[in-house]
Amino acid sequence: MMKPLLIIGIACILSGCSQNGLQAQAASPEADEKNQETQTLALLDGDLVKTDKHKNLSDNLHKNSQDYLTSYAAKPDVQMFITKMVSTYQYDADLLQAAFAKIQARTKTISKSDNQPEVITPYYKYRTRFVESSRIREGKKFVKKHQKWLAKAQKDYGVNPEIIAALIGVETFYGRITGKKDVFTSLATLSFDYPRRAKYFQSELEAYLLLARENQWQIGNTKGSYSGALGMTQFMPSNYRKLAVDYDKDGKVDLWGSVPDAIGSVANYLRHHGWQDDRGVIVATSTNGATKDKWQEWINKGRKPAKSLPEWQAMGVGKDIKTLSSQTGLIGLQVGDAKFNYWLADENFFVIMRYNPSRRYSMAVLELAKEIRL
Ligand SMILES: [Ca+2]
Repeated sequence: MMKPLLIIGIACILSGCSQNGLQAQAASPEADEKNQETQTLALLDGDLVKTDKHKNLSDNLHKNSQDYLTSYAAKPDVQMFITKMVSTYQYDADLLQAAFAKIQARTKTISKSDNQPEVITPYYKYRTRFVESSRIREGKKFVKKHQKWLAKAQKDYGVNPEIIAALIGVETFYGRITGKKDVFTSLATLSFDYPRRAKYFQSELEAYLLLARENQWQIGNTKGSYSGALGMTQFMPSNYRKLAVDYDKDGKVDLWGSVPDAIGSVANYLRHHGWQDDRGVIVATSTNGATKDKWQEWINKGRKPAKSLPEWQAMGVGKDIKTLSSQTGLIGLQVGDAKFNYWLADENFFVIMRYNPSRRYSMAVLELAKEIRL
């Protein structure tokens, strides 16, 4: 039977999370070096006024101390990165030297990146974290409470309210759990001690530093996930810079403290990646086991809709579906010990995967959205 899994709805919940990264933080571990500490604090606070003392800051970093030698500032590839930030963006060299001298690799960041639940957990287990009673209940409250902004986002961006709410719900439990890790250390660790994705994370580290400068955040005091994602929406820094919006028009983009900004930003992100408001349906589909050799290779293949309904039906997929105007991709997920279900998913399913490249993730968002729709 054709079963529309998802459609439309409205509104939101949230709880406040204060903006991070603004207060001063002790700079140098050398308590006896009062002057140096004061200078470093001033720099890390965004005080870029050059004085003679500031000019020599990086020379005063105790480069032979154990703290310095085990810090990121002592690594040649970090020094190359700093040079690039200075030459490309005229970033303050002393500020970066001091910031990297304060941090070391966080090994847990790497082990977590290698064991992401959406990659290693079968769907029927994965979904229980997100499609469960408390997240559904709070999701309905969120949708109701923030109905006005969700309706506005639907009008402006064409994204259904319950989709926006479900994404924020899956990412941060509607803004309650935005991460407590210092993202500067996380991103530095992934940039310089995680070769598999070093290039990607170096570009995110670069974006984070630019974001910090643009917003007068103190480097090292911005909290987020172990992979450097920020705020209620868990945007990576590059997306924060490119796609986050000041939806409540208070003059700043605040993905920690402003639910409207989070709502507008999620909607803008999805629209940017091709969300289409006249779609949003995936259908559970029947499959012909006898023809499995024909369609098996198309299960979870690629990140785009692949075929039209008649093409699927010619292979033995979706024989009971009457019409389906758009192209779809064939999704197969484990729904029990040895049981798989199959779906034909349209473009919007894959747009959600631009948020997190996991079919389990996208399906969980869609299932939660269906449950919290008003
Ligand atoms: Ca705002």
